[in-house]
Amino acid sequence: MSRANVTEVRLEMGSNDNGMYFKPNKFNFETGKAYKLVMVNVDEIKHEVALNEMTERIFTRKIEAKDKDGNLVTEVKGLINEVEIGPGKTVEWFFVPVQTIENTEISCEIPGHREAGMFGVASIN
Ligand SMILES: [Cu+2]
Repeated sequence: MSRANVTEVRLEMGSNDNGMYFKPNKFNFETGKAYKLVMVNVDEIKHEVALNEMTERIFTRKIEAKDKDGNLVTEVKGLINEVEIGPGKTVEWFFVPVQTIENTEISCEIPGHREAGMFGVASIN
């Protein structure tokens, strides 16, 4: 699959005066399309992205992390539900949705974070 066919979606995670957030907090994906979910932690603490019910409705091609020079640090493959992103770091999740689902929740599962607002709603059409 060529790079040109991959749709990039940015998910920023952080804290503000209202608590914690995923930005944006709504995601719409289409089955059969290739996505690169760029998970950017702008915070000073670690966060997570858990796909929960969406996990089994996508095919994860790979997860990639690079160092500050852009060199690959790791590439992970297989069925993955949850990815932790260190403070100030970015991790990329490459996947293809394979099954539809409506308004499912993706969240940070670190204790207290979801309750502080760190979640979003995703649909696959
Ligand atoms: Cu968090």
